[in-house]
Amino acid sequence: MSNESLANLLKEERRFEPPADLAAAANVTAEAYEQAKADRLGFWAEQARQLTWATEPTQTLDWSNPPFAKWFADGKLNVAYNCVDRHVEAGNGDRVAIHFEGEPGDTRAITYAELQREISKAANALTELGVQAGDRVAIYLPMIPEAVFAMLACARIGAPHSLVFGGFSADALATRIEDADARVIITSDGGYRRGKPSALKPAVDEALTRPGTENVRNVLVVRRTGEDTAWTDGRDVWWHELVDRQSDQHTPEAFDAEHPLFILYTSGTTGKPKGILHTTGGYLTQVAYTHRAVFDLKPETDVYWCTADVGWVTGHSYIVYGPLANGATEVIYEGTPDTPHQGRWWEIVQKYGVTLLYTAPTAIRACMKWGDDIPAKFDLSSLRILGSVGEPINPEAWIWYRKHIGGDRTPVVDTWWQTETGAIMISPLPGVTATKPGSAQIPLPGISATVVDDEAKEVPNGGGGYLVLTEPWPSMLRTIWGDDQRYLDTYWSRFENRYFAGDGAKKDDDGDIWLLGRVDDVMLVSGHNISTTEVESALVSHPKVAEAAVVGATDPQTTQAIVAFVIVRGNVDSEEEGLVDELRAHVAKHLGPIAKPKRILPVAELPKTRSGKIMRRLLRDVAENRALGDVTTLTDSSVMDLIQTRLPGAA
Ligand code: 6R9
Repeated sequence: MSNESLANLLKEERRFEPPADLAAAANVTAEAYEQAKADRLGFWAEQARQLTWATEPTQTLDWSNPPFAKWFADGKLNVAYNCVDRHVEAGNGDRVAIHFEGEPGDTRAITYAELQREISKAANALTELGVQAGDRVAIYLPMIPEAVFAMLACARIGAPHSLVFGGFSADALATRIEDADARVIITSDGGYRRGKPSALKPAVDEALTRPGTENVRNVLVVRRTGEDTAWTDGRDVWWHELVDRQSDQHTPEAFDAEHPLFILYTSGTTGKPKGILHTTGGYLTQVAYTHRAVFDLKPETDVYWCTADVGWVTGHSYIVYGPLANGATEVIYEGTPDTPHQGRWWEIVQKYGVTLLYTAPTAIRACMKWGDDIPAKFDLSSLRILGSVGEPINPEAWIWYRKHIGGDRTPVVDTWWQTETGAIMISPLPGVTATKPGSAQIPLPGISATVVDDEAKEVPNGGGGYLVLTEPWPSMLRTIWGDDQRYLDTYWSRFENRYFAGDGAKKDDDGDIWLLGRVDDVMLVSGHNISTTEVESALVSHPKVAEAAVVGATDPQTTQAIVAFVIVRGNVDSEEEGLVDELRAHVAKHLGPIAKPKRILPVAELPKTRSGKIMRRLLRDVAENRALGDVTTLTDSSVMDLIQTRLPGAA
């Protein structure tokens, strides 16, 4: 990737200053950058002291065996105690921790005192099943409160959990059970999605017939839908039978700061999924700090809602560990945003008075497609900060989010991070940063990131290349479960002493960072590197387009040719005469003729993972008329059939 190639194709001049009242009362001010710069480790040691330790750490970072980090290694603490008990002890037991909203409309408000009882019972139940500190527990649940209880119960007894998305197949589940050598699985009969019960337990039953899963002793099953469920006596146990009869008292044990907290699998583009390992003290320090800083959380008055699934890292760090460590009141919603109507999310914001909202660009673009009139029907005036995560957010989607959801008042914080980083790394601070639509901007206080070229040289402002992290951070992954070599090869071999994130990025003239998508997705067109993100953003900036996915397809003349799949806005006819030419001309005008897509195909849906990321790999298969690769992590595999029928020459 040459410097010039990724240099500012898109010019973005719009700026939004933080609201004065927010800036005046912000949890974190500009001083934090200075403080962290003067003494980075001292800064993190101070953040660690915000937690309650059974044994206070005297060490901060041990980097004597890089890149295997130890943070706060001589400290001891219990994560569940920090997320729950200490708030009850501080007199906040009556504060609601979780407002649960089921898809069918059932609700449950769970206070911190109740949460303490629920996780104590669940911890006692796991102990009765023979789970000991260090044993792995797989969790395969829908978005119901028991998912949070299960995670915190595991943390409480020191049993690392491994969550698997409810949407993943039996095969994907079996691979993950085997790799982590899980002993117990926590699941449910099912959950509600798109207005009907959707079964989960059959996938567990099937996974447990696969070789490599023999060490699973028990399956603990939450009853959610009440549908008939096959049962294996002696192995399967109902949650309501085992957990409900336990004592609601449980004394948490303190674990070493480097005790494993969880494994979470990310599917690489090739090979078997990587089990990303996170540990205890550093992880909790950084998720709590970043949640307080980036969302400016005021636990007494804010109502926070992260729409992610708990099976994604965003759910781990910003539904469970960060917000609860900070004593937040939060919303958890079980279902899809358009059930029973396309205003469901905005109805929830209005109902609970949500003040802080954290969601993904894919959801924002879906709402753009459905139309501005839908959020306009609800009172969204409680909102004060909006967050985005998961993909680069196109400037037009950013502007739409701020305007139609945030009433043109609220800061939008675009937060860059990964499963591997554990917590937010690059993001504006809502009370400090003048925001720029489409840019994650600057590393948070205590974080060191930059953009380098092929030779590992830092690029000047205006240049582009690869995003790297240049100093260890508290919530960094410790390794890939069972495979230290793969950890070294994947993240630490591309550049010496720098963590390679795998994302393309550029620095603008102010030195702010713009993320350009995965390096694997960059296209090579007639000798120029062009980022899929920038072409997609140019398409989304056209008023008729809600969403776009761009891939490079092998081309005899130009090495790769740009092929774009677009979803038009709700009020536009995708068959409209001249639409494709209009869009091609629009891209050429914004980015230059070199970036003009060779083909543009209007489609109804795009293939996405459950966390909302577009699977460009599959679109590349389509564009190159190849058989489709692995589709097991797709939300809905029928999408690919729909897309293939749109192609000229397709059957
Ligand atoms: C948290 C999460 C990580 C990859 C990451 C990057 C993309 C996430 C982003 C973003 C641009 C942002 N990504 N946030 N790209 N701007 N604000 O998504 O973790 O599922 O592991 O994905 O997601 O490509 O490398 P994970």
